[in-house]
Amino acid sequence: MAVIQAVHAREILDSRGIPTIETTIILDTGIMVSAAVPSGTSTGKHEAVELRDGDQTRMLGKGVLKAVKNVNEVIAPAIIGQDPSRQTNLDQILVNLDGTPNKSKLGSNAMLSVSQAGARAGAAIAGMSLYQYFKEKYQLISGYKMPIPAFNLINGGAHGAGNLDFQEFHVVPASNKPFHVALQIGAEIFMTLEKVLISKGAVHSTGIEGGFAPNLYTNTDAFQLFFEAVKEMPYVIGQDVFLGIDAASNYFYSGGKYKIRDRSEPFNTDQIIEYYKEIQEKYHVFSIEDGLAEDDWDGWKKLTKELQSVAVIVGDDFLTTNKERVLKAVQEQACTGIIIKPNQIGTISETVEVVKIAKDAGWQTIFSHRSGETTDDFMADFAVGCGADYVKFGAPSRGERVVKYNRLLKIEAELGM
Ligand code: 2PG
Ligand code: MG
Repeated sequence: MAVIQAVHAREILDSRGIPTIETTIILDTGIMVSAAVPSGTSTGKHEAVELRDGDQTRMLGKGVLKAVKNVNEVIAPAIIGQDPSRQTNLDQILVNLDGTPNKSKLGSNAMLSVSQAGARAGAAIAGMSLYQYFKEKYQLISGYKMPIPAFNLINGGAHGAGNLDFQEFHVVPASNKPFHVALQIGAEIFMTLEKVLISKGAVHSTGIEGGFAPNLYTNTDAFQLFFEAVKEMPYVIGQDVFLGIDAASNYFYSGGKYKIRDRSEPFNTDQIIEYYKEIQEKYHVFSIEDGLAEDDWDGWKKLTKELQSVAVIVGDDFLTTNKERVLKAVQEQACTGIIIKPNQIGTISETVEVVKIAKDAGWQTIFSHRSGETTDDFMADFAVGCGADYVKFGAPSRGERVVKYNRLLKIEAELGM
């Protein structure tokens, strides 16, 4: 057995240039591991609280020195001497120390940095790769499978400087492709899409997840661009690749209405469901994430009822990796897929509990990065070890995104798949 001898946290920068937290755990055996946590830009209101300093004289109030202090001065003394292989115990100590329903005392960022580093320490003690450790520990899968990547190639909403309302437009290779082929397809379409944008004179700057952020007339023009790009390649949409969106509809929802540039009048819930039906059929949209606002429960039930036979109805801001919300959504049949983001809830153990509930309900699980990322590749291992159906790590560009796709390549090779 090995125990935690020291814990050190520090403020680092994420891919947006905004502070986040990295924590190092040192074991009495001399093993040293670190983990850095991501941060969202378009966050759901039911997410656990990410603690920021709010001191406007420093880092525009976005510093995380309070969270760092919480790790170094409150969490560290409570976990020194503990065996990190006992992840549930470690996480329970964090939850008890925090004592709030939404992690507002210690901060979900402080807690998750320790929880993730704890998992790395556990894997190191066991002498296993991190993905292997998760498989052995949680027994969520009997055999390995590689997740299917959903590439976010066009960024809009709060993520892109362009004018699109939907936050993400995904290209998803068919499930029969090995991971390295899926990655190749994603990268090829990404490169071709740039050429198409340049040929049209459309602005082709990139958004915060590495996808292009063009100005277009309508949101559906983004699908047209995908069709144009794929037409130049030996792939067929609806056969080799499928399309998906993260509408992140909280961004364009107000006063009970959904306002997007595709129609002059805002939609009510029934109308936007009809609109999703139309685009699903026309553009082979195979998954719709946060199509409706985070508290539009009746709408979610209707959307699921009407589209679940043809598309995955995915909850992100809607569910926030929160057990109570997920249980309610299962009960009410309000979606068929879930975005898994540990930083929405604050510990690895609580995240795994949610993954189990989702899997038992027969939902699709999509393990996801955040828009503010680091070069930590934890999510790649976590996804494989927990049997994720899909991963969403952004575009196949920018270091903080490709580090995760590249880690999956390595795991695939290790597994001989
Ligand atoms: C999302 C995420 C990640 P953010 O909405 O799914 O793509 O964005 O991290 O800004 O919440
Ligand atoms: Mg989302």
